Amino acid sequence: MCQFMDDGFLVLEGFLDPDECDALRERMKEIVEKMDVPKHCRIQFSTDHDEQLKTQGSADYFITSGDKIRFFFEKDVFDDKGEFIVPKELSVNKVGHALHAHDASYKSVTHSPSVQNLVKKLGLENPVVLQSMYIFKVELTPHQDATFLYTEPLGRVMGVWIALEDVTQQNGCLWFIPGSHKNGITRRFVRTPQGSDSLTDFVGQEQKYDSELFIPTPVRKGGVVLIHGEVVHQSAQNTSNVSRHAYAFHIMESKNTRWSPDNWLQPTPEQPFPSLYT
Ligand code: AKG
Repeated sequence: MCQFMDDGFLVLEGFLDPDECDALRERMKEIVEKMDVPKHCRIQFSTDHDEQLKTQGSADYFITSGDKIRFFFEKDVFDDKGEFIVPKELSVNKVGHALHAHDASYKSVTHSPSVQNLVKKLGLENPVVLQSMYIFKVELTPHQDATFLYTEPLGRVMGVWIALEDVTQQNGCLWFIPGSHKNGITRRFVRTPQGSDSLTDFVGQEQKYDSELFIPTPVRKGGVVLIHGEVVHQSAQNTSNVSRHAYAFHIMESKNTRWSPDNWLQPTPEQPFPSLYT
């Protein structure tokens, strides 16, 4: 665990059994099979006004996804009538952000005794679950999770990223800059004041990072990667023909922590952030 504090990330192999990973993948297949395609994907796009509606619809769909199970798509997977032009199961790049709240299988793995014991070992007293997502594969430029999930003080957020398949450099493993969680953050993703053109915006700039500093973290199916909220990480495109599915959720030590009201993700009276410990 000391290594987690030094490096800002930690790989623990064999966290889930392979059959538990398969069950989570099967469950996701069913969820995707039954999904409602969001309205903004169905808008026919022929005028500037349509384009605006589509952009607004997609921003709204995102910002209200914190307490729901919603679907985020790859580019160019719908025709102009909103019909799939690729198989449904290949159209989605991410499902989020409250699988842990609405789906029994994902709830159960999020609150499993092994997760709870691990988090207890790290010394968290009142951890709560902020968000969860099933990641089919997204290419992510260098970032720190605290940019999106900001707290005062910093250092209270951790990602738990579970490989549901073998993850290699070829199919897009995570890359980290060891020790980069010690210098704060320089960019925030915030809700904008009412009446603004967009619902969210970035404030500040991501720093430029020397690509040589990143190290890859391949992990076998069932392994977990713990991600400190401020560690700089990225993932490259999956250039192989082997899929790379992962289930990830973020937790926060809620004791003596202020969750920023500017964060895009906000708890609601109906759905406050649930305690990780059950
Ligand atoms: C994150 O959850 O912060 C990630 O960077 C995940 C990226 C990935 O799964 O490729």
